[in-house]
Amino acid sequence: MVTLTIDHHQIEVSEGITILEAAKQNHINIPHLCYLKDINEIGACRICMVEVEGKDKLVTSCNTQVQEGMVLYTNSPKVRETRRMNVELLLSQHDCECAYCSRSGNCSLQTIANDLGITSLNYEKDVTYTPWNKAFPLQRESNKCIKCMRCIQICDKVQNLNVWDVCSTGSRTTVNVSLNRKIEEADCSLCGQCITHCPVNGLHTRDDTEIVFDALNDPDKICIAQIAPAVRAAWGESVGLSHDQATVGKMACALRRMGVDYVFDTDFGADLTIMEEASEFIERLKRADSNEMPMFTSCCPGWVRFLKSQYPDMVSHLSTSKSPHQMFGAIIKTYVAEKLGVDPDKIFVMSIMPCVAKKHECDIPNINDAGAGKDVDVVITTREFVRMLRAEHVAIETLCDEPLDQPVSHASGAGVIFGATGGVMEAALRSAYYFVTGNNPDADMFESVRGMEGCKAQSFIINGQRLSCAVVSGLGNTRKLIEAICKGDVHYDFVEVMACPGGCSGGGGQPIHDGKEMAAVRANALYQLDKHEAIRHSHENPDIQKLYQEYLEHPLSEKAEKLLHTDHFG
Ligand code: HC1
Ligand code: SF4
Repeated sequence: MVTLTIDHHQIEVSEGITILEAAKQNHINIPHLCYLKDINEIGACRICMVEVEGKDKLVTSCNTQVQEGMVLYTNSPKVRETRRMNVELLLSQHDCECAYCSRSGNCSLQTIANDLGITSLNYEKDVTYTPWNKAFPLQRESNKCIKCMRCIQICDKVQNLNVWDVCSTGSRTTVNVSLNRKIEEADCSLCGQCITHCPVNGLHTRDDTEIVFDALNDPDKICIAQIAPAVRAAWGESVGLSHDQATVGKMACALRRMGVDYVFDTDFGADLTIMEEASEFIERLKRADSNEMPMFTSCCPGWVRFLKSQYPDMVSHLSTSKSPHQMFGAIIKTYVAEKLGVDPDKIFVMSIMPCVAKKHECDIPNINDAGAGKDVDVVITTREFVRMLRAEHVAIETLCDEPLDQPVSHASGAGVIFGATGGVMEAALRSAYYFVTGNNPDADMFESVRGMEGCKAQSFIINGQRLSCAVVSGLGNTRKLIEAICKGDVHYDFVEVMACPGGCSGGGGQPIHDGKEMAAVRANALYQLDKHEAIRHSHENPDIQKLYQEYLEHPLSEKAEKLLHTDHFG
Protein backbone atom coordinates (compact mmCIF):
# COMPACT_ATOMS: atom_id res chain seq x y z
CA MET A 1 0.00 0.00 0.00
CA VAL A 2 1.03 3.60 -0.58
CA THR A 3 0.12 6.59 1.58
CA LEU A 4 -0.27 9.98 -0.08
CA THR A 5 -2.12 13.25 0.38
CA ILE A 6 -4.61 14.61 -2.14
CA ASP A 7 -6.17 18.02 -1.49
CA HIS A 8 -5.23 17.86 2.22
CA HIS A 9 -6.75 14.37 2.66
CA GLN A 10 -4.39 11.57 3.55
CA ILE A 11 -5.31 8.38 1.71
CA GLU A 12 -4.00 4.86 1.36
CA VAL A 13 -4.17 3.11 -2.00
CA SER A 14 -2.65 0.10 -3.76
CA GLU A 15 0.79 0.45 -5.26
CA GLY A 16 1.08 0.91 -9.03
CA ILE A 17 -2.24 2.65 -9.65
CA THR A 18 -2.47 6.08 -11.24
CA ILE A 19 -3.17 9.32 -9.40
CA LEU A 20 -6.48 9.60 -11.24
CA GLU A 21 -7.58 6.14 -10.07
CA ALA A 22 -6.41 6.84 -6.51
CA ALA A 23 -8.42 10.06 -6.45
CA LYS A 24 -11.48 8.34 -7.94
CA GLN A 25 -11.37 5.58 -5.34
CA ASN A 26 -11.49 8.31 -2.69
CA HIS A 27 -14.34 10.25 -4.31
CA ILE A 28 -12.10 13.07 -5.52
CA ASN A 29 -13.06 13.96 -9.07
CA ILE A 30 -10.24 15.06 -11.37
CA PRO A 31 -11.72 16.32 -14.66
CA HIS A 32 -10.51 14.48 -17.74
CA LEU A 33 -11.47 14.04 -21.39
CA CYS A 34 -9.30 11.51 -23.19
CA TYR A 35 -8.87 8.98 -20.39
CA LEU A 36 -10.59 5.59 -20.69
CA LYS A 37 -9.46 3.07 -18.12
CA ASP A 38 -7.12 0.41 -19.57
CA ILE A 39 -7.91 1.61 -23.10
CA ASN A 40 -6.69 5.19 -23.45
CA GLU A 41 -4.30 6.37 -20.77
CA ILE A 42 -2.18 8.67 -22.91
CA GLY A 43 -2.49 12.06 -21.23
CA ALA A 44 -3.38 13.69 -24.55
CA CYS A 45 -6.01 16.21 -23.45
CA ARG A 46 -3.97 17.50 -20.49
CA ILE A 47 -7.10 18.32 -18.54
CA CYS A 48 -6.30 15.89 -15.73
CA MET A 49 -3.14 17.82 -14.73
CA VAL A 50 -2.40 17.97 -11.00
CA GLU A 51 0.27 19.73 -8.96
CA VAL A 52 2.84 17.66 -7.09
CA GLU A 53 4.33 19.47 -4.11
CA GLY A 54 8.02 20.13 -4.65
CA LYS A 55 7.90 19.75 -8.44
CA ASP A 56 7.91 22.60 -10.94
CA LYS A 57 5.89 20.87 -13.62
CA LEU A 58 2.31 19.69 -13.38
CA VAL A 59 1.77 16.00 -14.17
CA THR A 60 -1.05 14.22 -16.02
CA SER A 61 -2.86 12.17 -13.38
CA CYS A 62 -4.22 9.54 -15.79
CA ASN A 63 -0.80 8.05 -16.52
CA THR A 64 1.33 8.99 -13.51
CA GLN A 65 1.59 6.39 -10.78
CA VAL A 66 1.14 7.19 -7.11
CA GLN A 67 4.27 7.31 -4.95
CA GLU A 68 4.74 7.02 -1.21
CA GLY A 69 4.45 10.39 0.51
CA MET A 70 3.24 12.31 -2.55
CA VAL A 71 1.40 15.55 -1.76
CA LEU A 72 -1.00 16.49 -4.56
CA TYR A 73 -3.35 19.33 -5.39
CA THR A 74 -6.05 18.72 -7.96
CA ASN A 75 -7.43 22.24 -8.05
CA SER A 76 -4.68 24.67 -7.02
CA PRO A 77 -4.46 28.10 -8.76
CA LYS A 78 -1.67 26.75 -10.99
CA VAL A 79 -3.76 23.67 -11.90
CA ARG A 80 -6.86 25.75 -12.59
CA GLU A 81 -4.96 28.20 -14.78
CA THR A 82 -3.33 25.44 -16.83
CA ARG A 83 -6.56 23.43 -17.11
CA ARG A 84 -8.41 26.52 -18.22
CA MET A 85 -5.82 27.28 -20.88
CA ASN A 86 -5.94 23.68 -22.17
CA VAL A 87 -9.74 23.69 -22.29
CA GLU A 88 -9.73 27.04 -24.12
CA LEU A 89 -7.27 25.63 -26.67
CA LEU A 90 -9.60 22.68 -27.25
CA LEU A 91 -12.57 25.01 -27.56
CA SER A 92 -10.71 27.08 -30.14
CA GLN A 93 -10.68 23.99 -32.40
CA HIS A 94 -14.24 22.97 -31.58
CA ASP A 95 -17.24 24.60 -33.24
CA CYS A 96 -19.05 25.21 -29.89
CA GLU A 97 -22.45 25.37 -31.60
CA CYS A 98 -24.06 23.77 -28.57
CA ALA A 99 -27.61 25.01 -29.19
CA TYR A 100 -27.96 22.59 -32.10
CA CYS A 101 -25.71 19.80 -30.95
CA SER A 102 -27.34 16.51 -29.94
CA ARG A 103 -24.79 15.96 -27.16
CA SER A 104 -25.57 19.32 -25.53
CA GLY A 105 -26.22 18.62 -21.86
CA ASN A 106 -24.27 15.36 -22.09
CA CYS A 107 -20.92 16.62 -23.40
CA SER A 108 -17.84 16.30 -21.23
CA LEU A 109 -16.13 19.29 -22.88
CA GLN A 110 -19.18 21.47 -22.29
CA THR A 111 -19.37 20.37 -18.64
CA ILE A 112 -15.69 20.99 -17.96
CA ALA A 113 -15.79 24.41 -19.68
CA ASN A 114 -18.89 25.38 -17.70
CA ASP A 115 -17.38 24.13 -14.44
CA LEU A 116 -14.30 26.26 -15.06
CA GLY A 117 -16.52 29.29 -15.68
CA ILE A 118 -15.23 29.82 -19.23
CA THR A 119 -17.44 32.40 -20.92
CA SER A 120 -15.06 33.66 -23.62
CA LEU A 121 -11.92 32.48 -25.39
CA ASN A 122 -8.44 33.95 -25.34
CA TYR A 123 -7.51 32.11 -28.54
CA GLU A 124 -8.49 32.53 -32.15
CA LYS A 125 -10.93 29.97 -33.55
CA ASP A 126 -9.37 27.42 -35.93
CA VAL A 127 -12.02 24.80 -36.73
CA THR A 128 -11.62 22.31 -39.58
CA TYR A 129 -14.54 20.75 -41.39
CA THR A 130 -14.24 17.53 -43.38
CA PRO A 131 -17.21 16.48 -45.56
CA TRP A 132 -19.01 13.27 -44.59
CA ASN A 133 -21.60 10.99 -46.18
CA LYS A 134 -24.80 12.14 -44.44
CA ALA A 135 -26.62 8.95 -45.44
CA PHE A 136 -24.26 6.67 -43.51
CA PRO A 137 -25.61 5.45 -40.13
CA LEU A 138 -22.40 6.53 -38.39
CA GLN A 139 -21.78 10.26 -38.56
CA ARG A 140 -18.54 12.13 -37.91
CA GLU A 141 -18.14 15.85 -37.38
CA SER A 142 -14.51 16.86 -37.64
CA ASN A 143 -15.45 20.32 -36.35
CA LYS A 144 -16.38 18.73 -33.01
CA CYS A 145 -13.47 16.27 -32.72
CA ILE A 146 -11.08 17.05 -29.85
CA LYS A 147 -8.50 14.44 -30.89
CA CYS A 148 -8.76 12.53 -27.66
CA MET A 149 -8.04 9.30 -29.60
CA ARG A 150 -10.66 7.29 -27.72
CA CYS A 151 -12.37 6.16 -30.96
CA ILE A 152 -9.04 4.97 -32.37
CA GLN A 153 -8.28 2.95 -29.25
CA ILE A 154 -11.76 1.44 -28.81
CA CYS A 155 -11.90 0.38 -32.43
CA ASP A 156 -8.34 -0.98 -32.33
CA LYS A 157 -8.00 -2.51 -28.87
CA VAL A 158 -11.56 -3.65 -28.16
CA GLN A 159 -13.15 -4.16 -31.58
CA ASN A 160 -9.97 -4.87 -33.52
CA LEU A 161 -11.16 -3.20 -36.71
CA ASN A 162 -8.85 -0.18 -36.93
CA VAL A 163 -11.39 2.02 -38.67
CA TRP A 164 -9.92 5.23 -37.22
CA ASP A 165 -6.42 6.71 -37.21
CA VAL A 166 -4.53 9.93 -36.67
CA CYS A 167 -3.88 11.82 -39.87
CA SER A 168 -1.96 14.96 -40.87
CA THR A 169 0.72 16.51 -38.69
CA GLY A 170 1.39 19.51 -36.45
CA SER A 171 -1.53 21.81 -35.78
CA ARG A 172 -3.45 20.00 -38.59
CA THR A 173 -3.27 16.68 -36.72
CA THR A 174 -6.71 15.14 -36.70
CA VAL A 175 -8.55 11.85 -36.56
CA ASN A 176 -10.17 10.34 -39.61
CA VAL A 177 -10.89 7.04 -41.30
CA SER A 178 -7.62 5.09 -41.47
CA LEU A 179 -5.60 4.50 -44.65
CA ASN A 180 -7.29 7.44 -46.40
CA ARG A 181 -10.40 5.37 -46.95
CA LYS A 182 -13.98 6.54 -47.07
CA ILE A 183 -16.05 5.23 -44.16
CA GLU A 184 -18.10 3.07 -46.55
CA GLU A 185 -14.89 1.28 -47.59
CA ALA A 186 -13.46 0.81 -44.10
CA ASP A 187 -15.24 -2.44 -43.07
CA CYS A 188 -16.86 -0.59 -40.17
CA SER A 189 -19.14 -3.02 -38.32
CA LEU A 190 -21.41 -0.14 -37.23
CA CYS A 191 -21.25 -1.38 -33.64
CA GLY A 192 -21.24 2.28 -32.55
CA GLN A 193 -18.74 1.75 -29.73
CA CYS A 194 -16.73 4.72 -30.98
CA ILE A 195 -19.87 6.84 -30.57
CA THR A 196 -20.65 5.78 -27.02
CA HIS A 197 -17.02 6.37 -26.05
CA CYS A 198 -16.71 9.80 -27.68
CA PRO A 199 -16.73 12.47 -24.96
CA VAL A 200 -18.22 15.07 -27.32
CA ASN A 201 -20.24 14.91 -30.53
CA GLY A 202 -17.34 14.12 -32.85
CA LEU A 203 -19.10 10.84 -33.60
CA HIS A 204 -22.80 10.27 -33.52
CA THR A 205 -25.65 8.41 -35.17
CA ARG A 206 -27.66 9.46 -38.22
CA ASP A 207 -30.79 11.09 -36.84
CA ASP A 208 -33.92 9.49 -38.31
CA THR A 209 -36.45 11.05 -35.95
CA GLU A 210 -37.83 13.36 -38.68
CA ILE A 211 -38.77 10.31 -40.75
CA VAL A 212 -40.79 9.08 -37.76
CA PHE A 213 -42.42 12.47 -37.16
CA ASP A 214 -43.40 12.63 -40.85
CA ALA A 215 -44.99 9.18 -40.64
CA LEU A 216 -46.83 10.09 -37.44
CA ASN A 217 -48.26 13.16 -39.16
CA ASP A 218 -49.32 11.27 -42.26
CA PRO A 219 -53.05 10.39 -41.91
CA ASP A 220 -52.65 7.56 -44.42
CA LYS A 221 -50.03 5.76 -42.37
CA ILE A 222 -50.66 3.19 -39.66
CA CYS A 223 -47.68 3.60 -37.34
CA ILE A 224 -46.45 0.55 -35.48
CA ALA A 225 -43.55 0.64 -33.02
CA GLN A 226 -41.60 -2.32 -31.69
CA ILE A 227 -39.32 -2.08 -28.68
CA ALA A 228 -36.04 -4.05 -28.44
CA PRO A 229 -35.22 -6.01 -25.29
CA ALA A 230 -32.23 -3.90 -24.22
CA VAL A 231 -34.00 -0.56 -24.67
CA ARG A 232 -36.22 -1.17 -21.62
CA ALA A 233 -33.13 -1.53 -19.46
CA ALA A 234 -31.70 1.82 -20.53
CA TRP A 235 -34.19 4.49 -21.66
CA GLY A 236 -35.04 5.47 -18.06
CA GLU A 237 -31.41 6.50 -17.46
CA SER A 238 -31.94 9.55 -19.66
CA VAL A 239 -35.23 10.65 -18.10
CA GLY A 240 -34.53 10.09 -14.41
CA LEU A 241 -36.37 6.77 -14.02
CA SER A 242 -34.92 3.70 -12.29
CA HIS A 243 -34.88 0.37 -14.12
CA ASP A 244 -37.97 -0.71 -12.18
CA GLN A 245 -39.85 2.47 -13.11
CA ALA A 246 -38.82 2.61 -16.77
CA THR A 247 -41.13 -0.12 -18.02
CA VAL A 248 -42.16 -1.13 -21.53
CA GLY A 249 -45.72 -0.23 -20.48
CA LYS A 250 -44.65 3.40 -19.93
CA MET A 251 -42.87 3.40 -23.29
CA ALA A 252 -46.11 2.18 -24.88
CA CYS A 253 -48.00 4.99 -23.14
CA ALA A 254 -45.48 7.60 -24.38
CA LEU A 255 -45.50 6.23 -27.93
CA ARG A 256 -49.30 6.31 -28.12
CA ARG A 257 -49.27 9.92 -26.91
CA MET A 258 -46.90 10.70 -29.77
CA GLY A 259 -49.42 9.23 -32.20
CA VAL A 260 -48.23 5.64 -32.63
CA ASP A 261 -51.18 3.39 -33.47
CA TYR A 262 -49.90 0.03 -32.22
CA VAL A 263 -47.05 -0.83 -29.88
CA PHE A 264 -45.43 -4.27 -29.95
CA ASP A 265 -42.50 -5.86 -28.18
CA THR A 266 -39.46 -7.14 -30.10
CA ASP A 267 -39.29 -9.84 -27.40
CA PHE A 268 -42.12 -11.51 -29.37
CA GLY A 269 -39.80 -11.38 -32.41
CA ALA A 270 -37.05 -12.88 -30.25
CA ASP A 271 -39.37 -15.77 -29.33
CA LEU A 272 -40.02 -16.29 -33.03
CA THR A 273 -36.29 -16.22 -33.79
CA ILE A 274 -35.79 -18.91 -31.16
CA MET A 275 -38.45 -21.14 -32.75
CA GLU A 276 -36.66 -20.90 -36.09
CA GLU A 277 -33.05 -20.81 -34.93
CA ALA A 278 -33.35 -23.66 -32.41
CA SER A 279 -35.10 -25.79 -35.08
CA GLU A 280 -32.41 -24.88 -37.60
CA PHE A 281 -29.70 -25.81 -35.10
CA ILE A 282 -31.21 -29.26 -34.53
CA GLU A 283 -31.34 -29.84 -38.31
CA ARG A 284 -27.74 -28.72 -38.75
CA LEU A 285 -26.62 -30.99 -35.91
CA LYS A 286 -28.15 -33.94 -37.77
CA ARG A 287 -26.46 -32.97 -41.06
CA ALA A 288 -23.08 -32.44 -39.32
CA ASP A 289 -21.75 -30.55 -42.35
CA SER A 290 -18.43 -28.88 -41.52
CA ASN A 291 -19.36 -25.93 -43.78
CA GLU A 292 -22.28 -25.17 -41.47
CA MET A 293 -20.97 -26.14 -38.04
CA PRO A 294 -20.45 -24.56 -35.64
CA MET A 295 -23.63 -22.61 -36.23
CA PHE A 296 -23.26 -18.90 -35.52
CA THR A 297 -26.13 -16.75 -34.27
CA SER A 298 -27.17 -14.08 -36.73
CA CYS A 299 -29.26 -11.53 -34.84
CA CYS A 300 -26.47 -8.96 -34.42
CA PRO A 301 -25.98 -7.04 -37.68
CA GLY A 302 -22.67 -5.62 -36.39
CA TRP A 303 -21.33 -9.16 -36.11
CA VAL A 304 -22.83 -10.19 -39.47
CA ARG A 305 -21.08 -7.21 -41.13
CA PHE A 306 -17.84 -8.18 -39.37
CA LEU A 307 -18.03 -11.80 -40.54
CA LYS A 308 -18.90 -10.85 -44.12
CA SER A 309 -15.96 -8.46 -44.37
CA GLN A 310 -13.33 -10.31 -42.30
CA TYR A 311 -14.16 -14.00 -42.85
CA PRO A 312 -16.34 -14.15 -45.97
CA ASP A 313 -15.66 -17.89 -46.36
CA MET A 314 -17.50 -18.54 -43.10
CA VAL A 315 -20.84 -16.92 -43.94
CA SER A 316 -22.38 -20.39 -44.41
CA HIS A 317 -21.95 -20.90 -40.66
CA LEU A 318 -24.39 -18.09 -39.88
CA SER A 319 -27.88 -19.15 -38.93
CA THR A 320 -30.19 -18.13 -41.76
CA SER A 321 -32.71 -16.86 -39.20
CA LYS A 322 -33.30 -13.11 -39.49
CA SER A 323 -32.92 -10.98 -36.40
CA PRO A 324 -36.00 -10.66 -34.16
CA HIS A 325 -37.01 -7.16 -35.24
CA GLN A 326 -36.69 -8.06 -38.93
CA MET A 327 -38.75 -11.24 -38.42
CA PHE A 328 -41.31 -9.18 -36.56
CA GLY A 329 -41.40 -6.55 -39.31
CA ALA A 330 -42.17 -9.27 -41.88
CA ILE A 331 -44.89 -10.76 -39.65
CA ILE A 332 -46.42 -7.31 -38.96
CA LYS A 333 -46.78 -6.59 -42.68
CA THR A 334 -48.36 -10.00 -43.40
CA TYR A 335 -50.07 -11.92 -40.57
CA VAL A 336 -50.67 -8.96 -38.23
CA ALA A 337 -51.96 -6.77 -41.09
CA GLU A 338 -54.38 -9.55 -41.99
CA LYS A 339 -55.54 -9.93 -38.37
CA LEU A 340 -56.00 -6.19 -37.97
CA GLY A 341 -57.71 -5.94 -41.34
CA VAL A 342 -55.44 -3.19 -42.61
CA ASP A 343 -53.58 -2.63 -45.87
CA PRO A 344 -49.92 -3.66 -45.37
CA ASP A 345 -48.83 -0.90 -47.76
CA LYS A 346 -50.13 1.65 -45.27
CA ILE A 347 -48.17 0.22 -42.34
CA PHE A 348 -45.07 2.06 -41.17
CA VAL A 349 -42.90 -0.03 -38.82
CA MET A 350 -40.39 1.68 -36.58
CA SER A 351 -37.99 -0.35 -34.46
CA ILE A 352 -36.63 1.25 -31.30
CA MET A 353 -33.24 -0.39 -30.86
CA PRO A 354 -30.08 -0.03 -28.78
CA CYS A 355 -28.14 -0.37 -32.00
CA VAL A 356 -26.57 1.63 -34.84
CA ALA A 357 -26.03 -1.36 -37.15
CA LYS A 358 -29.77 -2.05 -37.26
CA LYS A 359 -30.18 1.19 -39.23
CA HIS A 360 -28.17 -0.53 -41.95
CA GLU A 361 -29.79 -3.95 -41.47
CA CYS A 362 -33.30 -2.74 -42.31
CA ASP A 363 -32.01 -1.45 -45.68
CA ILE A 364 -30.45 -4.75 -46.83
CA PRO A 365 -32.43 -5.62 -50.00
CA ASN A 366 -32.83 -9.37 -49.51
CA ILE A 367 -33.94 -9.06 -45.89
CA ASN A 368 -37.22 -7.48 -47.00
CA ASP A 369 -39.68 -10.20 -47.92
CA ALA A 370 -43.20 -9.17 -46.87
CA GLY A 371 -43.87 -7.38 -50.16
CA ALA A 372 -45.01 -4.05 -48.70
CA GLY A 373 -41.97 -1.81 -48.93
CA LYS A 374 -39.31 -2.43 -46.31
CA ASP A 375 -40.27 -4.91 -43.56
CA VAL A 376 -38.95 -2.40 -41.02
CA ASP A 377 -39.29 1.14 -42.34
CA VAL A 378 -36.99 2.86 -39.90
CA VAL A 379 -34.76 2.09 -36.93
CA ILE A 380 -34.27 4.67 -34.22
CA THR A 381 -31.88 4.25 -31.32
CA THR A 382 -32.69 4.54 -27.62
CA ARG A 383 -31.09 7.99 -27.73
CA GLU A 384 -33.35 9.07 -30.61
CA PHE A 385 -36.40 7.76 -28.75
CA VAL A 386 -35.46 9.92 -25.75
CA ARG A 387 -34.97 12.92 -28.07
CA MET A 388 -38.47 12.33 -29.43
CA LEU A 389 -39.88 12.29 -25.90
CA ARG A 390 -38.28 15.69 -25.34
CA ALA A 391 -39.40 17.09 -28.68
CA GLU A 392 -42.98 16.00 -27.94
CA HIS A 393 -42.81 17.43 -24.39
CA VAL A 394 -43.94 14.12 -22.93
CA ALA A 395 -44.31 14.60 -19.17
CA ILE A 396 -42.50 11.52 -17.90
CA GLU A 397 -44.11 11.66 -14.44
CA THR A 398 -47.56 11.29 -15.98
CA LEU A 399 -46.78 8.09 -17.91
CA CYS A 400 -48.55 4.96 -16.74
CA ASP A 401 -48.21 1.31 -17.64
CA GLU A 402 -50.25 0.47 -20.70
CA PRO A 403 -50.60 -2.99 -22.24
CA LEU A 404 -49.12 -3.88 -25.60
CA ASP A 405 -51.38 -4.43 -28.56
CA GLN A 406 -53.09 -7.58 -29.82
CA PRO A 407 -52.69 -9.95 -31.59
CA VAL A 408 -49.04 -10.26 -30.59
CA SER A 409 -48.96 -8.90 -27.06
CA HIS A 410 -47.22 -11.81 -25.30
CA ALA A 411 -43.50 -12.34 -24.95
CA SER A 412 -41.47 -14.74 -22.85
CA GLY A 413 -38.59 -14.20 -20.44
CA ALA A 414 -36.41 -15.98 -23.01
CA GLY A 415 -37.11 -13.08 -25.39
CA VAL A 416 -36.18 -10.48 -22.78
CA ILE A 417 -32.70 -11.85 -22.13
CA PHE A 418 -31.73 -11.51 -25.81
CA GLY A 419 -30.48 -8.07 -24.84
CA ALA A 420 -27.62 -9.47 -22.71
CA THR A 421 -24.56 -11.39 -23.90
CA GLY A 422 -25.40 -15.10 -23.58
CA GLY A 423 -29.13 -14.44 -23.73
CA VAL A 424 -29.69 -15.72 -27.26
CA MET A 425 -27.79 -18.93 -26.48
CA GLU A 426 -29.69 -19.46 -23.23
CA ALA A 427 -33.06 -18.80 -24.85
CA ALA A 428 -32.25 -21.09 -27.81
CA LEU A 429 -31.11 -23.93 -25.53
CA ARG A 430 -34.32 -23.69 -23.44
CA SER A 431 -36.36 -24.41 -26.59
CA ALA A 432 -33.88 -26.78 -28.29
CA TYR A 433 -34.04 -28.93 -25.15
CA TYR A 434 -37.84 -29.03 -25.41
CA PHE A 435 -37.79 -29.78 -29.15
CA VAL A 436 -35.41 -32.71 -28.63
CA THR A 437 -36.78 -34.22 -25.39
CA GLY A 438 -40.42 -33.12 -25.38
CA ASN A 439 -39.96 -31.72 -21.87
CA ASN A 440 -39.20 -28.22 -20.65
CA PRO A 441 -35.83 -27.77 -18.97
CA ASP A 442 -35.68 -25.76 -15.78
CA ALA A 443 -35.61 -22.20 -17.12
CA ASP A 444 -32.30 -21.57 -15.32
CA MET A 445 -30.64 -24.78 -16.50
CA PHE A 446 -28.33 -22.89 -18.88
CA GLU A 447 -27.59 -19.87 -16.67
CA SER A 448 -23.85 -20.61 -16.72
CA VAL A 449 -23.66 -18.74 -20.06
CA ARG A 450 -24.52 -15.45 -18.27
CA GLY A 451 -21.94 -12.88 -17.28
CA MET A 452 -19.80 -10.18 -18.80
CA GLU A 453 -16.65 -12.15 -19.64
CA GLY A 454 -15.71 -11.55 -23.28
CA CYS A 455 -15.67 -15.26 -24.16
CA LYS A 456 -17.46 -18.05 -22.30
CA ALA A 457 -17.43 -21.74 -23.23
CA GLN A 458 -19.86 -24.29 -21.80
CA SER A 459 -20.94 -27.84 -22.55
CA PHE A 460 -24.38 -29.25 -21.92
CA ILE A 461 -25.75 -32.75 -22.33
CA ILE A 462 -29.15 -32.86 -23.98
CA ASN A 463 -30.75 -36.25 -24.59
CA GLY A 464 -27.38 -37.93 -24.18
CA GLN A 465 -25.69 -35.69 -26.72
CA ARG A 466 -22.94 -33.29 -25.61
CA LEU A 467 -23.29 -29.79 -27.03
CA SER A 468 -20.30 -27.47 -26.93
CA CYS A 469 -21.30 -23.84 -26.87
CA ALA A 470 -19.40 -20.57 -26.87
CA VAL A 471 -20.67 -17.06 -26.17
CA VAL A 472 -18.56 -14.13 -27.22
CA SER A 473 -19.07 -10.36 -27.18
CA GLY A 474 -16.83 -7.61 -28.51
CA LEU A 475 -15.27 -8.03 -31.94
CA GLY A 476 -11.67 -8.31 -30.70
CA ASN A 477 -12.73 -11.34 -28.63
CA THR A 478 -14.69 -12.60 -31.62
CA ARG A 479 -11.66 -12.47 -33.92
CA LYS A 480 -9.63 -14.51 -31.42
CA LEU A 481 -12.38 -17.12 -31.21
CA ILE A 482 -12.82 -17.40 -34.98
CA GLU A 483 -9.07 -17.75 -35.47
CA ALA A 484 -9.02 -20.54 -32.85
CA ILE A 485 -11.94 -22.28 -34.60
CA CYS A 486 -10.21 -21.97 -37.99
CA LYS A 487 -6.97 -23.41 -36.62
CA GLY A 488 -8.85 -26.32 -35.07
CA ASP A 489 -7.73 -25.36 -31.55
CA VAL A 490 -11.33 -25.35 -30.30
CA HIS A 491 -14.49 -27.13 -31.41
CA TYR A 492 -18.00 -25.86 -30.86
CA ASP A 493 -21.46 -26.74 -32.07
CA PHE A 494 -23.15 -23.42 -31.39
CA VAL A 495 -21.61 -19.95 -31.05
CA GLU A 496 -23.39 -16.75 -30.03
CA VAL A 497 -21.71 -13.55 -31.10
CA MET A 498 -22.64 -9.98 -30.19
CA ALA A 499 -20.51 -7.17 -31.58
CA CYS A 500 -20.84 -4.88 -28.58
CA PRO A 501 -19.07 -5.78 -25.35
CA GLY A 502 -21.78 -7.17 -23.06
CA GLY A 503 -24.24 -7.50 -25.96
CA CYS A 504 -27.05 -5.13 -26.84
CA SER A 505 -27.31 -3.76 -23.31
CA GLY A 506 -23.98 -2.08 -24.06
CA GLY A 507 -25.10 -1.24 -27.61
CA GLY A 508 -23.90 1.71 -29.65
CA GLY A 509 -27.35 3.34 -29.65
CA GLN A 510 -27.81 3.33 -25.87
CA PRO A 511 -27.66 6.38 -23.56
CA ILE A 512 -24.12 7.65 -23.04
CA HIS A 513 -22.59 8.02 -19.58
CA ASP A 514 -19.07 9.15 -20.33
CA GLY A 515 -16.53 6.61 -19.08
CA LYS A 516 -19.11 4.43 -17.31
CA GLU A 517 -19.79 0.95 -18.69
CA MET A 518 -23.47 0.12 -18.14
CA ALA A 519 -23.85 -3.25 -19.92
CA ALA A 520 -23.67 -5.34 -16.74
CA VAL A 521 -26.20 -3.25 -14.81
CA ARG A 522 -28.64 -3.28 -17.71
CA ALA A 523 -28.17 -7.03 -18.30
CA ASN A 524 -28.99 -7.61 -14.66
CA ALA A 525 -32.22 -5.66 -15.09
CA LEU A 526 -33.13 -7.95 -18.02
CA TYR A 527 -32.41 -11.11 -16.00
CA GLN A 528 -34.67 -9.79 -13.24
CA LEU A 529 -37.47 -9.31 -15.78
CA ASP A 530 -36.98 -12.87 -17.07
CA LYS A 531 -37.03 -14.26 -13.53
CA HIS A 532 -40.43 -12.75 -12.87
CA GLU A 533 -42.03 -13.63 -16.23
CA ALA A 534 -44.83 -16.20 -16.08
CA ILE A 535 -43.64 -17.68 -19.42
CA ARG A 536 -39.90 -18.27 -19.70
CA HIS A 537 -39.69 -20.50 -22.79
CA SER A 538 -40.24 -19.07 -26.28
CA HIS A 539 -42.23 -22.09 -27.49
CA GLU A 540 -44.77 -21.53 -24.68
CA ASN A 541 -45.68 -18.02 -25.85
CA PRO A 542 -49.39 -18.41 -26.74
CA ASP A 543 -49.22 -15.77 -29.49
CA ILE A 544 -46.28 -17.60 -31.07
CA GLN A 545 -48.22 -20.88 -30.92
CA LYS A 546 -51.19 -19.16 -32.57
CA LEU A 547 -49.01 -17.63 -35.28
CA TYR A 548 -47.77 -21.10 -36.26
CA GLN A 549 -51.26 -22.63 -36.06
CA GLU A 550 -52.95 -19.91 -38.06
CA TYR A 551 -50.25 -18.86 -40.50
CA LEU A 552 -46.75 -20.30 -40.51
CA GLU A 553 -47.66 -23.97 -39.88
CA HIS A 554 -44.36 -25.02 -38.30
CA PRO A 555 -40.78 -23.77 -37.90
CA LEU A 556 -38.80 -23.90 -41.14
CA SER A 557 -42.01 -24.26 -43.21
CA GLU A 558 -41.99 -22.80 -46.72
CA LYS A 559 -43.72 -19.66 -45.49
CA ALA A 560 -41.36 -19.35 -42.53
CA GLU A 561 -38.34 -19.77 -44.80
CA LYS A 562 -39.62 -17.03 -47.09
CA LEU A 563 -40.46 -14.49 -44.40
CA LEU A 564 -38.10 -15.29 -41.57
CA HIS A 565 -34.84 -16.43 -43.15
CA THR A 566 -32.14 -14.89 -45.33
CA ASP A 567 -28.99 -16.12 -47.05
CA HIS A 568 -27.05 -13.06 -45.79
CA PHE A 569 -25.96 -12.20 -49.32
CA GLY A 570 -27.60 -8.79 -49.45
FE1 HC1 B 1 -30.77 -6.65 -29.76
FE2 HC1 B 1 -32.13 -8.42 -30.84
S1 HC1 B 1 -31.20 -8.63 -28.78
S2 HC1 B 1 -30.12 -7.82 -31.59
O1 HC1 B 1 -29.18 -6.51 -29.31
O2 HC1 B 1 -31.76 -10.24 -31.34
O3 HC1 B 1 -30.63 -4.10 -31.31
O4 HC1 B 1 -32.07 -5.34 -27.42
O5 HC1 B 1 -33.56 -5.99 -30.59
O6 HC1 B 1 -33.59 -7.78 -33.48
O7 HC1 B 1 -34.72 -9.26 -29.66
C1 HC1 B 1 -30.63 -5.02 -30.64
C2 HC1 B 1 -31.48 -5.79 -28.29
C3 HC1 B 1 -32.61 -6.67 -30.44
C4 HC1 B 1 -33.05 -8.07 -32.48
C5 HC1 B 1 -33.78 -8.94 -30.12
FE1 SF4 C 1 -26.32 -3.86 -32.38
FE2 SF4 C 1 -26.57 -5.39 -30.26
FE3 SF4 C 1 -24.97 -6.12 -32.21
FE4 SF4 C 1 -24.31 -4.06 -30.69
S1 SF4 C 1 -24.49 -6.19 -30.01
S2 SF4 C 1 -24.16 -4.16 -32.93
S3 SF4 C 1 -26.31 -3.19 -30.25
S4 SF4 C 1 -27.18 -5.91 -32.32
